[in-house]
Amino acid sequence: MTPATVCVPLRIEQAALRGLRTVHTGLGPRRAAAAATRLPSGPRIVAGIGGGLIPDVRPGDLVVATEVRGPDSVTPVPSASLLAGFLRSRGLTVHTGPIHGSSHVVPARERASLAETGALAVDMESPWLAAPGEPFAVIRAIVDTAGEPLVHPATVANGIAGLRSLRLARSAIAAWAEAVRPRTVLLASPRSFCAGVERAIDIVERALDKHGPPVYVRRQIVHNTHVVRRLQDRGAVFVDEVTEVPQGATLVFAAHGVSPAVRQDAAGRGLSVIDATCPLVTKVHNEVRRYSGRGDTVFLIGHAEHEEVEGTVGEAPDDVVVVGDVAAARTVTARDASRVAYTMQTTLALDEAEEIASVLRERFPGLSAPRKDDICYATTNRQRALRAIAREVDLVLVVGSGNSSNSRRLVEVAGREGTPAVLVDGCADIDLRRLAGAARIGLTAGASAPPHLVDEVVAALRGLGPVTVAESRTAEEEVTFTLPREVL
Ligand code: 0CN
Ligand code: SF4
Repeated sequence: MTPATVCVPLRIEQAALRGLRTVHTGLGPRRAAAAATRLPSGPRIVAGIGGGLIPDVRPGDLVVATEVRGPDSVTPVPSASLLAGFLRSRGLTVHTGPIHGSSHVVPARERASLAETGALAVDMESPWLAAPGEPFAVIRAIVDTAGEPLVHPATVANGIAGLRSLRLARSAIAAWAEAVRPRTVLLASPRSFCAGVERAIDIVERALDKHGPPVYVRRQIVHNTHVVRRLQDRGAVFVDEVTEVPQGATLVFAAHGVSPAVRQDAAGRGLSVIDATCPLVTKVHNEVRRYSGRGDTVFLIGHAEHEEVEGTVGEAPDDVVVVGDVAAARTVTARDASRVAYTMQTTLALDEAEEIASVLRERFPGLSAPRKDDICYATTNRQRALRAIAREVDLVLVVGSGNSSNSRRLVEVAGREGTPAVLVDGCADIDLRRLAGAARIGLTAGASAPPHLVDEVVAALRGLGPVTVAESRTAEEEVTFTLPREVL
């Protein structure tokens, strides 16, 4: 693919972008159109100053176009979220939305009607520089607004603020230009939502439908910021502890489970509890109860600080010993070495957990184990699916939130196959620089990450060049769980 051209309409903008290889394309539609005929076809990014259309868009802010509207064309910019995310990570104030290309300097009265179309900013070149069918992006640093038009006492200060932001956008412009290329995206399947997560979200939604907001949820219903935000928008209120919930209110327990002490606290406050604990987590609680009930010390293989482990330990705090890694497995002790059992957190790395279990088995020959491994089907399938493609790609993107154990394990799985991997909460979280040179990208998502986020990543990558999508499926999933009667 032809290298990207950085198109800069004004000399003063070109000066602000010193250090980047830019092409001066001239002020206004006529010069932009003429320049477009001379430019190499291929990816283009337009960078310069522009005018704000809505009060929120202030001098010094950056606007990244999601689409560029011209007199007779609309050019979509699918990579806008990548560019905006990168700029925000640099501490810049960034708005994303349509940029309107005007054939003339827009007077104050016209700005209001343009704002009504949904456009955030105006410029006089972008539509004429767009190369249809080729990767395209626009960044405008705002210097004038409806309240502070070009001829205004604040013009000099605003101009300086705009040019400063433009200068700070250099690394993002360079990263975008480096990232454009044709690529293949290999989708690992299964990925994204599991049955326990779907059930937990369904429970909160149904509770909201049935009781109306607020419905309280103890901790994050699942470890995903997008899921939590969407439910918050619908009226769910997330709390850390039961004590924060008003007497008599409806409280949902999250998918990761709670200790009996938390259940007692909720009952003590007269709360209507709906339990969204995944049945596969409940299964581990039951195992712990069974083993401790017969006098065993229970080794719980897992991460002590994780909510699921916190809840499971609470089933028998005096009998459960959390074993976090192989080193701990080598030194852990029991009251009576002949009465020992182990269980696991559901979302561990398969190979690592197996290694820990084998050390325990070796050290405690009488060790009881669950009939079937506690690592759940969804964790198992997502890790196997990723392992099957990890060696075929240059980079793995795992969609999931930072506190999601199963998502983080996916990053480690790819790493152990020798492929760099990054956890991203969504498109805005992808470091554009990581995409440079990544011709083949493996894409997966943790069990708590909504599938639409994966689609959005693919769509954004398409804004950086043609993408061939292939899917590698290593298992079919047909697991579903019934809902608790309180929401039926
Ligand atoms: O990301 P999650 O909410 O939870 P962890 O992977 O952090 O345990 O995914 C759902 C899993 C459960 C329980
Ligand atoms: Fe249940 Fe496994 Fe999903 Fe966790 S990841 S909610 S244990 S199915």
